[in-house]
Amino acid sequence: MPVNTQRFPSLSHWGAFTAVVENDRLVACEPFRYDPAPSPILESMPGMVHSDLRIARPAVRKSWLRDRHQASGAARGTEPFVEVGWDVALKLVADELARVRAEHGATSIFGGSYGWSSAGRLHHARTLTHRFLYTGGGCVDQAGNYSWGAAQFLLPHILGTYAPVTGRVTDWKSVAAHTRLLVAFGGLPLRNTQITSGGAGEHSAPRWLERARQAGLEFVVISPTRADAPDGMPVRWIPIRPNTDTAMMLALVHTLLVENLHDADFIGTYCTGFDKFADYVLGKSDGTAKSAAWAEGICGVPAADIRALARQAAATRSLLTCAWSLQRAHHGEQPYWAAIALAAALGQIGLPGGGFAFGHASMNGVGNPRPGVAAPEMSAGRNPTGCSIPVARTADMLLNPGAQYEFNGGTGTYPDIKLIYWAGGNPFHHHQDLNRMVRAWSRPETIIVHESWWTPTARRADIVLPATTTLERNDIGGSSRDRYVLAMHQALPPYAQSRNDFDIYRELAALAGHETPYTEGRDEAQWLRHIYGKLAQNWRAAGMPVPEFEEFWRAGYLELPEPEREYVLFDSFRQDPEAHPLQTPSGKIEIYSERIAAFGYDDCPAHPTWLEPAEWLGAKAAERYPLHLMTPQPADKLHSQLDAGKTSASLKLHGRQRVYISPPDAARRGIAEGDLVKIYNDRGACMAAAVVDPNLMPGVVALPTGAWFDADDATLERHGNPNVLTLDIGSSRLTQGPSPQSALVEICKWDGPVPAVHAFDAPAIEPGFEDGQAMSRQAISH
Ligand SMILES: Nc1nc2c(c(=O)[nH]1)N[C@H]1C(S)=C(S)[C@@H](COP(=O)(O)OP(=O)(O)OC[C@H]3O[C@@H](n4cnc5c(=O)[nH]c(N)nc54)[C@H](O)[C@@H]3O)O[C@H]1N2
Ligand SMILES: Nc1nc2c(c(=O)[nH]1)N[C@H]1C(S)=C(S)[C@@H](COP(=O)(O)OP(=O)(O)OC[C@H]3O[C@@H](n4cnc5c(=O)[nH]c(N)nc54)[C@H](O)[C@@H]3O)O[C@H]1N2
Ligand SMILES: [Mo]
Repeated sequence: MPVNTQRFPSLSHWGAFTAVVENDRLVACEPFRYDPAPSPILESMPGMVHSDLRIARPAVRKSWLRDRHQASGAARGTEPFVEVGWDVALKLVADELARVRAEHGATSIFGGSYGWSSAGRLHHARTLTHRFLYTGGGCVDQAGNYSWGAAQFLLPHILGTYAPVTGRVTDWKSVAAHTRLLVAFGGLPLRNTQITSGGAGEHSAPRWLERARQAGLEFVVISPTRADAPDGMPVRWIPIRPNTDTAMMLALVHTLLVENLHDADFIGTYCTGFDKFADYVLGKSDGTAKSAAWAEGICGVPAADIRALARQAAATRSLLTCAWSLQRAHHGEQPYWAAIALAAALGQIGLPGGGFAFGHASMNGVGNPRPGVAAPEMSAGRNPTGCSIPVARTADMLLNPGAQYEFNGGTGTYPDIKLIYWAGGNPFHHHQDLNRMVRAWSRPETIIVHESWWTPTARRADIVLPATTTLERNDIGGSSRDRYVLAMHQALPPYAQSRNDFDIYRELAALAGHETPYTEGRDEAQWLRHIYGKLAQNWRAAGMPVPEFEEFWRAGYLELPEPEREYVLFDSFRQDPEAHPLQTPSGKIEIYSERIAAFGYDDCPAHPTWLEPAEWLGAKAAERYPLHLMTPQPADKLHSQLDAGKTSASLKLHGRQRVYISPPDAARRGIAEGDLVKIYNDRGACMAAAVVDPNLMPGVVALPTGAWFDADDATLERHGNPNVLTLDIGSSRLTQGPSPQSALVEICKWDGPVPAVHAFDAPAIEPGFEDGQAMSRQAISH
């Protein structure tokens, strides 16, 4: 057969690329020509797009198909699936949704569907799930996200906005030009800058870090691992016990206060309540001075180093940046609030290259200089129920219908969920305490999932509908943190019988009589023009020239110029606090919050406070489980996406996730490089392959996320998924953010027979039937 090579522009969260297709097979993903630092994650795509793990046809869990009223939810994930034709599958879903709506109401349907889905904005599965369920009468949704859930609900009280944690921080241009000392709590791991939500046209972070280095800026990395220093950069590493940054920050403030290095003018003009906080720091309110010596006992950083850092930061233009991981922990509000208070004491907020920031290397594009114009957007519409739960309280909700919970000053009641609809997320990746999640997941009557691959979540559904991947449809992608918008051309025919999420929902909406509200009368081509039209309108209003859609589509991309002006967080507030007050009750930075005080939460008091996390190295539980488990983002993939791919496989050992352990901790347990180990605590156990890592401080282990959950029961996960070990509690009653970074574990060498990994085995699928056959009528007639 003659080879017919075609090339198509496309985009993923891990980068823009050209899809090279030969005879309907993706053979390569060539990085976008303007990307200076493409990600090797791209190399996983050809294998994954054509993998045997793709879901070929609609499939229904066997006992659910036979009699859904008798089917045990606990058997999810253990039974074979039966393939059915699309007409049967769509009718099953439409009828079941209609039944549950009629019998139990819209608030019995859980459609939060948290997850990253695609970079393409039109076919973004989560957005489409919302559109479909909202236009059909509504559902229970999820508020906030796993990435920065604690910050999202804390920062509005303190700063009047949570924009700084979304990436709107003092930009790299300002940092390179003005910052002299960059103190990075949680470090600046370039690993995480492979990713931009909505797609990276340009991986800009490495270039900006290099610019900053050339400018002579000094980097201080405060982290439990030296590996959080950017590769090849000269940095000063200060090891710190996990979850204790707040204590160190309080001690930095203490040093500034007692040595009279704080900026009293800044505090007086721009802050409220600093005096009450200072009373706490100096020990006037509780009898304990938060001195450097006090902090050393908690965070392990020598007192002299804390004092020296405080003096150095006060003497020069300094920027404090905190990785998002710091707030993904029990009491994760505190390090963020304390960082703001510390920056206030230093008095450089609103000055070029000074103050505080978040996430400078948590994701590519944070601090990337870019004009403040819109990115392509698809609207989800409005949920008519108005009902949502804090994003990470999913298992709590499923296990405790009718129970009350506190959140951001209010009290909510968990709804009684009968049906879960999920598309574009992997809760058996993202949720904590997965053995608890398994129990929670057994409760609803029906679970419907759209997926492209047989992920752990797809395998635990009752009805699975096969979704196309981005390469099998036309789309438009881009991020508000990136200077490029990409045309995403359909490069491949849909795999087997897979369909676009958009079309699946359109057909379901037609069956239920809300097709027009769902589609607004537009098909794929019309939606792309519509999304582009709104973008063009926004850019033109800001004075940017924008070509017509056809020209954009032919060229494959749009580029925004790099702005001349530096972006400095809160510069106008600094210049004129009367004219540009913050949107807080006082109009100022709230170091003490009357509003939070009024909520009366002991787990989030009215000013930054050192609160012991439920699990940390200073906890009683550390006697039994003496290692703090960190679960960083994986270098070789995005979350669980492409875990079965080439790049991810190259970082596995014995087919399992690697766990990093310090040399003394390994030696004490007789663990050698490459050994299989068991990591365990009271919540569960998983296997992993040990890497003895001199970068890690003793007492800390790191197991990156992303290994597909592989367990038959709660006793052992075989593949290295850390979420069987993590803690499923809210960070506090204020924000209810997730707390995956607060977990203690023990490790031992694996001895005994080695179980095989089954994560990448597709489930058993029984011969199905096509539309119109006897069994299908029987199935539908229930
Ligand atoms: N222990 C621990 N756990 C964590 C974290 C941590 O730090 N530690 N981090 C948390 C964070 S920050 C996040 S953001 C979450 C991420 O959690 P998720 O976003 O749930 O993780 P992904 O693996 O990206 O899941 C996306 C799923 O969507 C599917 N998908 C992709 N495109 C499409 C499509 O077009 N249609 C359909 N139907 N499906 C599609 C993919 O195959 C994949 O299964 O994890 C959280 N979990
Ligand atoms: N390659 C890749 N990149 C990604 C992702 C991915 O899946 N893969 N996911 C993306 C997503 S959705 C998000 S939200 C971001 C998350 O971005 P982050 O939250 O910044 O990422 P993490 O890797 O969880 O944490 C960064 C570092 O914080 C350190 N750390 C952990 N706990 C503590 C602590 O208590 N104190 C201090 N000082 N340091 C600590 C760890 O050593 C870790 O390497 O990453 C994004 N980037
Ligand atoms: Mo995230």
